[in-house]
Amino acid sequence: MTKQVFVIGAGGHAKVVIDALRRAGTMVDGLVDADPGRVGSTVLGVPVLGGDEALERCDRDRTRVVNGIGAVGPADLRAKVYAAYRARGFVFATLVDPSAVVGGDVVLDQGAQILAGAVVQTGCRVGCDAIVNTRAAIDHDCQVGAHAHIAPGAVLSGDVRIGERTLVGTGATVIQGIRIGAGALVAAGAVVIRDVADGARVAGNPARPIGDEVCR
Ligand code: JB3
Repeated sequence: MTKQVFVIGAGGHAKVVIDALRRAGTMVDGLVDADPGRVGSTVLGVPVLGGDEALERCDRDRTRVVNGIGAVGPADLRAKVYAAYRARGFVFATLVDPSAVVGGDVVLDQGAQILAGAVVQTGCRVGCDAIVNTRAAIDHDCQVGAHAHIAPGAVLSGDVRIGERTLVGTGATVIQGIRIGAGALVAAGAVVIRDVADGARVAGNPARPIGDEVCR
Protein backbone atom coordinates (compact mmCIF):
# COMPACT_ATOMS: atom_id res chain seq x y z
CA MET A 1 0.00 0.00 0.00
CA THR A 2 1.39 3.44 -0.90
CA LYS A 3 2.24 5.44 2.16
CA GLN A 4 2.18 9.18 2.69
CA VAL A 5 5.32 10.47 4.41
CA PHE A 6 5.47 13.55 6.61
CA VAL A 7 8.47 15.06 8.37
CA ILE A 8 8.06 16.62 11.83
CA GLY A 9 9.95 19.91 12.09
CA ALA A 10 11.12 22.24 9.35
CA GLY A 11 14.61 23.27 10.45
CA GLY A 12 18.13 22.08 9.71
CA HIS A 13 17.69 18.43 10.65
CA ALA A 14 14.46 18.19 8.66
CA LYS A 15 16.29 19.44 5.58
CA VAL A 16 18.94 16.70 5.91
CA VAL A 17 16.24 14.08 6.47
CA ILE A 18 14.24 15.15 3.40
CA ASP A 19 17.32 14.96 1.20
CA ALA A 20 18.27 11.52 2.52
CA LEU A 21 14.73 10.22 2.06
CA ARG A 22 14.68 11.41 -1.53
CA ARG A 23 18.00 9.77 -2.33
CA ALA A 24 16.61 6.58 -0.77
CA GLY A 25 13.65 6.84 -3.17
CA THR A 26 11.02 8.15 -0.75
CA MET A 27 9.17 11.36 -1.54
CA VAL A 28 7.99 13.56 1.32
CA ASP A 29 4.40 14.84 1.15
CA GLY A 30 4.68 17.63 3.69
CA LEU A 31 6.18 19.01 6.87
CA VAL A 32 4.64 20.07 10.17
CA ASP A 33 6.25 22.65 12.44
CA ALA A 34 5.28 24.23 15.77
CA ASP A 35 6.25 27.69 14.50
CA PRO A 36 3.19 29.27 12.83
CA GLY A 37 5.57 31.61 10.98
CA ARG A 38 6.86 28.66 8.95
CA VAL A 39 3.43 27.56 7.69
CA GLY A 40 3.14 28.13 3.94
CA SER A 41 6.92 28.15 3.44
CA THR A 42 8.85 25.28 1.86
CA VAL A 43 11.99 23.29 2.71
CA LEU A 44 13.70 21.82 -0.37
CA GLY A 45 10.38 22.41 -2.12
CA VAL A 46 8.30 20.52 0.47
CA PRO A 47 5.47 22.60 1.96
CA VAL A 48 5.00 23.26 5.68
CA LEU A 49 1.36 22.27 6.14
CA GLY A 50 0.74 23.48 9.69
CA GLY A 51 1.41 22.42 13.26
CA ASP A 52 1.27 18.87 14.65
CA GLU A 53 -2.53 18.94 14.52
CA ALA A 54 -2.36 19.11 10.70
CA LEU A 55 -1.84 15.33 10.54
CA GLU A 56 -4.70 14.43 12.86
CA ARG A 57 -6.98 13.20 10.09
CA CYS A 58 -4.35 11.02 8.39
CA ASP A 59 -5.05 7.30 8.11
CA ARG A 60 -2.38 5.85 10.45
CA ASP A 61 -1.98 2.68 8.35
CA ARG A 62 -1.23 4.72 5.24
CA THR A 63 1.02 7.28 6.91
CA ARG A 64 4.62 7.23 8.07
CA VAL A 65 6.26 10.07 9.98
CA VAL A 66 9.95 10.93 10.25
CA ASN A 67 11.37 12.90 13.17
CA GLY A 68 12.99 16.00 11.68
CA ILE A 69 13.79 17.58 15.04
CA GLY A 70 17.47 17.19 15.92
CA ALA A 71 19.19 17.37 19.28
CA VAL A 72 22.13 19.54 20.24
CA GLY A 73 21.96 18.56 23.91
CA PRO A 74 20.28 15.61 25.63
CA ALA A 75 17.36 14.89 23.27
CA ASP A 76 14.40 15.86 25.43
CA LEU A 77 12.34 17.69 22.79
CA ARG A 78 13.00 15.05 20.15
CA ALA A 79 11.99 12.28 22.57
CA LYS A 80 8.88 14.19 23.66
CA VAL A 81 7.71 14.67 20.09
CA TYR A 82 8.37 10.99 19.31
CA ALA A 83 6.31 9.88 22.32
CA ALA A 84 3.46 12.25 21.49
CA TYR A 85 3.18 10.96 17.91
CA ARG A 86 3.38 7.30 19.00
CA ALA A 87 0.61 7.99 21.52
CA ARG A 88 -1.50 9.36 18.65
CA GLY A 89 -1.02 6.09 16.74
CA PHE A 90 1.61 7.19 14.22
CA VAL A 91 4.43 4.92 13.07
CA PHE A 92 7.92 6.33 12.47
CA ALA A 93 9.85 5.34 9.38
CA THR A 94 13.41 4.13 9.80
CA LEU A 95 15.83 6.01 7.56
CA VAL A 96 19.12 4.76 6.10
CA ASP A 97 20.91 7.14 3.76
CA PRO A 98 22.01 5.19 0.64
CA SER A 99 25.63 6.20 1.28
CA ALA A 100 25.70 4.66 4.78
CA VAL A 101 27.24 1.25 5.47
CA VAL A 102 25.15 -0.87 7.82
CA GLY A 103 26.19 -4.41 8.84
CA GLY A 104 23.86 -7.19 7.73
CA ASP A 105 22.81 -8.16 11.26
CA VAL A 106 22.42 -4.64 12.66
CA VAL A 107 19.10 -4.00 14.40
CA LEU A 108 17.51 -0.61 13.75
CA ASP A 109 14.56 0.12 15.98
CA GLN A 110 11.58 2.19 14.88
CA GLY A 111 12.52 5.66 13.66
CA ALA A 112 16.31 5.17 13.82
CA GLN A 113 18.15 7.44 11.36
CA ILE A 114 21.50 6.51 9.78
CA LEU A 115 22.69 9.51 7.77
CA ALA A 116 25.14 10.18 4.96
CA GLY A 117 28.43 8.31 5.09
CA ALA A 118 27.82 6.77 8.50
CA VAL A 119 29.13 3.29 9.27
CA VAL A 120 27.37 0.92 11.68
CA GLN A 121 29.26 -2.34 12.05
CA THR A 122 28.09 -5.87 12.67
CA GLY A 123 26.42 -6.74 15.96
CA CYS A 124 25.14 -3.22 16.69
CA ARG A 125 21.70 -2.10 17.76
CA VAL A 126 20.48 1.47 17.20
CA GLY A 127 17.52 2.31 19.44
CA CYS A 128 14.25 3.89 18.43
CA ASP A 129 14.46 7.47 17.15
CA ALA A 130 18.27 7.58 17.59
CA ILE A 131 20.38 9.55 15.09
CA VAL A 132 23.70 8.36 13.69
CA ASN A 133 24.65 11.58 11.96
CA THR A 134 26.89 12.38 8.99
CA ARG A 135 30.06 10.26 8.82
CA ALA A 136 29.75 8.96 12.36
CA ALA A 137 31.36 5.53 12.78
CA ILE A 138 30.04 2.90 15.17
CA ASP A 139 32.12 -0.23 15.45
CA HIS A 140 31.09 -3.80 16.27
CA ASP A 141 28.59 -4.77 18.97
CA CYS A 142 27.69 -1.26 20.15
CA GLN A 143 24.28 -0.36 21.52
CA VAL A 144 22.89 3.14 21.01
CA GLY A 145 19.92 3.97 23.22
CA ALA A 146 16.60 5.42 22.16
CA HIS A 147 16.70 9.11 21.05
CA ALA A 148 20.49 9.28 21.41
CA HIS A 149 22.41 11.40 18.90
CA ILE A 150 25.82 10.36 17.61
CA ALA A 151 26.80 13.67 16.02
CA PRO A 152 28.75 14.17 12.78
CA GLY A 153 32.13 12.50 12.71
CA ALA A 154 31.91 10.93 16.16
CA VAL A 155 33.55 7.51 16.60
CA LEU A 156 32.46 4.68 18.89
CA SER A 157 34.92 1.78 19.09
CA GLY A 158 33.69 -1.77 19.66
CA ASP A 159 31.21 -2.83 22.35
CA VAL A 160 30.28 0.67 23.54
CA ARG A 161 26.90 1.37 25.21
CA ILE A 162 25.24 4.78 24.84
CA GLY A 163 22.23 5.54 27.05
CA GLU A 164 18.88 6.99 26.02
CA ARG A 165 18.78 10.66 24.94
CA THR A 166 22.56 11.05 25.24
CA LEU A 167 24.48 13.31 22.85
CA VAL A 168 27.92 12.23 21.66
CA GLY A 169 29.11 15.52 20.15
CA THR A 170 30.73 16.27 16.85
CA GLY A 171 34.03 14.49 16.36
CA ALA A 172 34.08 12.88 19.82
CA THR A 173 35.86 9.54 20.24
CA VAL A 174 34.84 6.77 22.63
CA ILE A 175 37.26 3.89 23.17
CA GLN A 176 36.18 0.24 23.24
CA GLY A 177 33.97 -1.17 25.96
CA ILE A 178 32.91 2.19 27.49
CA ARG A 179 29.46 2.68 29.08
CA ILE A 180 27.88 6.14 28.78
CA GLY A 181 24.67 6.62 30.73
CA ALA A 182 21.31 8.14 29.82
CA GLY A 183 20.80 11.87 29.28
CA ALA A 184 24.55 12.51 29.18
CA LEU A 185 26.49 14.96 27.04
CA VAL A 186 29.90 14.24 25.53
CA ALA A 187 31.25 17.52 24.19
CA ALA A 188 32.56 17.92 20.66
CA GLY A 189 36.04 16.50 20.24
CA ALA A 190 36.13 14.75 23.61
CA VAL A 191 38.09 11.52 23.98
CA VAL A 192 36.22 9.24 26.37
CA ILE A 193 38.40 6.60 28.07
CA ARG A 194 36.31 6.04 31.24
CA ASP A 195 32.62 5.28 31.80
CA VAL A 196 30.26 8.28 32.03
CA ALA A 197 27.35 8.38 34.51
CA ASP A 198 23.71 9.15 33.71
CA GLY A 199 23.20 12.87 33.17
CA ALA A 200 26.92 13.70 33.29
CA ARG A 201 28.63 16.20 30.97
CA VAL A 202 32.19 15.52 29.92
CA ALA A 203 34.71 17.29 27.69
CA GLY A 204 38.37 17.23 26.72
CA ASN A 205 41.11 14.67 26.17
CA PRO A 206 40.88 12.59 28.26
CA ALA A 207 37.23 13.53 28.87
CA ARG A 208 36.47 14.89 32.34
CA PRO A 209 33.27 16.22 33.97
CA ILE A 210 32.38 19.84 33.17
CA GLY A 211 29.75 22.27 34.42
CA ASP A 212 26.78 23.54 32.50
CA GLU A 213 28.78 25.45 29.89
CA VAL A 214 27.84 24.42 26.40
CA CYS A 215 30.63 23.02 24.25
CA ARG A 216 29.14 20.58 21.86
O1 JB3 B 1 24.49 19.37 13.86
C1 JB3 B 1 23.79 18.99 12.94
C2 JB3 B 1 24.39 18.25 11.79
N1 JB3 B 1 22.49 19.19 12.92
C3 JB3 B 1 21.79 19.91 13.97
C4 JB3 B 1 20.63 19.04 14.43
C5 JB3 B 1 21.09 17.72 14.98
O2 JB3 B 1 19.89 19.73 15.45
C6 JB3 B 1 21.25 21.23 13.43
O3 JB3 B 1 22.34 22.04 13.02
C7 JB3 B 1 20.43 21.94 14.52
O4 JB3 B 1 21.28 22.41 15.49
C8 JB3 B 1 19.38 20.99 15.09
O5 JB3 B 1 18.47 20.84 14.04
P1 JB3 B 1 16.92 21.15 14.23
O6 JB3 B 1 16.37 20.39 15.37
O7 JB3 B 1 16.30 20.97 12.91
O8 JB3 B 1 16.90 22.66 14.73
P2 JB3 B 1 16.16 23.89 14.14
O9 JB3 B 1 16.76 24.27 12.83
O10 JB3 B 1 16.14 24.88 15.24
O11 JB3 B 1 14.68 23.43 13.85
C9 JB3 B 1 13.83 22.85 14.81
C10 JB3 B 1 12.41 23.03 14.31
O12 JB3 B 1 11.53 22.21 15.08
C11 JB3 B 1 11.91 24.48 14.44
O13 JB3 B 1 11.40 24.93 13.19
C12 JB3 B 1 10.82 24.39 15.51
O14 JB3 B 1 9.76 25.31 15.32
C13 JB3 B 1 10.34 22.96 15.33
N2 JB3 B 1 9.64 22.40 16.51
C14 JB3 B 1 9.94 22.57 17.81
N3 JB3 B 1 9.07 21.90 18.58
C15 JB3 B 1 8.57 21.60 16.42
C16 JB3 B 1 8.21 21.27 17.75
N4 JB3 B 1 7.89 21.15 15.36
C17 JB3 B 1 6.84 20.32 15.57
N5 JB3 B 1 6.17 19.82 14.52
N6 JB3 B 1 6.45 19.96 16.83
C18 JB3 B 1 7.08 20.41 17.95
O15 JB3 B 1 6.69 20.07 19.08
